[in-house]
Amino acid sequence: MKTPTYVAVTIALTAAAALSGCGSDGGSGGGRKITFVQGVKGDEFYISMACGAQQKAKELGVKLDVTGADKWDASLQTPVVNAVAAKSPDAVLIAPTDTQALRQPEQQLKSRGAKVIEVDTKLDDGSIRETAISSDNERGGMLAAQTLANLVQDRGTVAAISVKPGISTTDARLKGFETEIKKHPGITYLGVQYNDDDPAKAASIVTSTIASHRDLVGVFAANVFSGEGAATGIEQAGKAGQVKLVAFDATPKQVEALRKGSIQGLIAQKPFDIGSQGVEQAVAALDKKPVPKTISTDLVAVTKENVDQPEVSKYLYKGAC
Ligand code: T6T
Repeated sequence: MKTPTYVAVTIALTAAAALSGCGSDGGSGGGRKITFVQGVKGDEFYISMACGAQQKAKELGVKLDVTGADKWDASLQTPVVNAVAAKSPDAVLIAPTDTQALRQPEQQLKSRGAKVIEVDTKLDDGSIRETAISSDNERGGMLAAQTLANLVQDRGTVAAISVKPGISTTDARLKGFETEIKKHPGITYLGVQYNDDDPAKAASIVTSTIASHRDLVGVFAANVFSGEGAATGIEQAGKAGQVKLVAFDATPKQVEALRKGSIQGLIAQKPFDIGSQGVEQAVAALDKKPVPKTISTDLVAVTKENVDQPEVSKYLYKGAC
C-alpha cells in the first residue's frame, strides 16, 4: 500500500530533526533526555523550578523528567541520583542537598557522560558541574537583616532558624544575615537553630525561644519550611505581629501568613527562571557552546503592601504549573 504523502513527510521531518539535533518544534534540544533532581519533593520552590524547566524543555524539544527524595537528606538523595545515573540521561539539573556528600554521586553522573547543571544549591567542588545557577543568597541574607532591623526599630533580641549546616544556599543566607545584623549594636543576636527542614520542629523551636527570651522581637527564617514553621510557632505563642518574622521564599502558605500578619517580610527567589536557565544551559553544554561558570538570579522583597502588585505577585511560588 502506498504511504500517504503527509505520513511520509512527517516521518522525513522527524528524522531530519533528530539528525540535525533540532526538536520537532525547531528547538535545539534534538530529543535529548534531561532529568531534574530536586532538593526535596513537595516543595513549591522546586515545583516552580520544575515548571520553568518544563517550559524551556518543551520549547527546545527536550524530554524532561523530574525526581527527588521525600525529605531534605543527602542519604535519601544519593540513591535517587544513582538511579538517575543508571538511566544515562544526556544532562542532569541537580540541587545537591549537601556541599560534600553529593560529590561522589554527581561524579558518577559525569562519568556516565551526563552534563551536570547545579541549580539552587551547589557542591564545594566546582570541577564536576558545567555551571551553578542560583540566587545571590548572601546578599539575600543581608537584605533580610536590614529588613528585620527596620521592623524591630533597631533594638531588641533576634534569632535565626534554618535547615542544617552544609547547604550552600542557607549557609550563605545565614552568613549574609549575621554579617549585616552585627552592624546594628542595639540588636542582640542569639544565633541560629536548625530544624532539619521540618516545619513542626521549626514551630517548636520558635515557641520555646519565645518562652525563654521574653525580649525576643524578631526571627529570620532561612527557607520555606523554616519560615512556614516559624510563622506557626509565633501564632501558637500568641505573638503574631509582636515578634517580627522575615523569611526566605514565597510559598502559598508563607503568603497566607504574610496576609495574616504572622510574617512581615518575604525574600522571594525566582525558581521558575532558575529552572528555565538550567535546561537552556544544559542544551548549550550538549551543543558544545560556551556556558558561564555561575549564573545569579534576582530576589524580590515581598510585603503585605506589595504582594498583590503584578510585578511582585508573578514571582510567588506555585503548587502546580
Ligand atoms: O529556600 C529554598 C532553596 O533555595 C534552599 O536551597 C532549600 O530550601 C528551599 O528549597 C525551600 O525549601
